Amino acid sequence: MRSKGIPEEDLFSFLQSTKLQDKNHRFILSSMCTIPHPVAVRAHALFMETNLGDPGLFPGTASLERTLISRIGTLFHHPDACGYATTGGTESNIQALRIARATAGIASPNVVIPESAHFSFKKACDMIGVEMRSVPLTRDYRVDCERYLESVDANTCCMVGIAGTTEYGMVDPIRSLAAYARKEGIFFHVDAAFGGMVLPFLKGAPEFDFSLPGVMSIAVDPHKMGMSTIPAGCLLLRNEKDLCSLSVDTPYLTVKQEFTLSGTRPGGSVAGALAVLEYLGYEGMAAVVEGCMKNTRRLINGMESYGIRPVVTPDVNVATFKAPESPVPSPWQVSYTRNNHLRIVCMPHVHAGIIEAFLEAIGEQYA
Ligand code: 0PR
Repeated sequence: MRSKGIPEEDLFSFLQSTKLQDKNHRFILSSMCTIPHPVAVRAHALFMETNLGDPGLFPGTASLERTLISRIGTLFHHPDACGYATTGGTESNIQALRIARATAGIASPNVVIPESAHFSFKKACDMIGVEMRSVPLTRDYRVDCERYLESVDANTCCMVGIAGTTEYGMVDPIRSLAAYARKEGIFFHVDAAFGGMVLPFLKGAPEFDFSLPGVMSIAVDPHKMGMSTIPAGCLLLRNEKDLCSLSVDTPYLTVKQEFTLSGTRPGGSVAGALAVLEYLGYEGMAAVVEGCMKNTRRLINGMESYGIRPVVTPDVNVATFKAPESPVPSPWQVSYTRNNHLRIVCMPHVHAGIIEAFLEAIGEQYA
């Protein structure tokens, strides 16, 4: 490093000019994250130095984490759900699989996941040394229930369903999978990292949460549709004893045991996540989600008018299209699925005006 520091103004002009290399959110249509809500930013700043890894030092911040879990538990039809704030979907999924393995006590366990599962499950299975069985999807991009159940056997420690798939925005047949898992006594985890902050606010949305008795844990990310600052994920458990199966002793801390994966944990983004839910309330969140769904439908209709066909009708605000031959004009940032379908996530920052500007650019390119 430098032997002598540089003046603060020089430092910040360097940081600001470097930030200009980042893509402008106006053109980012590929991300499941968004510009954080102003109240999240304000709350995060207020709790910048707090560390939930030693909650006895920050009992106020720790109480915000409990409130966050309780608010989301209630939203997911289980006010007594327990859980904690993770760094995001990856950590939540890793922890859910660790719990499933620990509580099943199977010598060579396997985990059954849909082919559409996020790559964090591959990381999780690799880390904890369990076999990963991946089940193909039906033509509507939901997991094939029949083939799923064929993959489950006496060594299955965990079944996984996705509520809002990363690539196509679909919800798996969670009710059927949960019922089977319950009957067989298998731990069932729902990855609602994206859909968990969308589906509860939509009328007639498919069921995915603790209202289904087989669902044992749910991953949901406030740093996606919850508009909080990064990193903010949550892992919720139906039963506290399952979470406690991960407890390790932490003799010199203010609490004597912890079940989290990270040690030092940010309080700032937890305050940010709760701030958004408190500030907007159910109605405010529903308005944001409805707006995103409306924009998704408008995008699909607009693209169709140029002959660009959607792949599926998504359950959440992720739109996919049979990709045109030539690339989407710059500076628009879109993504492509593993099947080379054009994918656009209609996050809150992708407002109606942006959709229209994008459609105009697409019209000039392809019409
Ligand atoms: N589960 C699902 C269903 C997800 O979609 C994601 C991430 C995860 C788990 C993992 O969450 P974390 O990344 O928080 O650990 N989905 C996005 C993706 O991989 C994340 C993302 C966000 C990627 C913004 C790019 C980006 O610009 O596509």
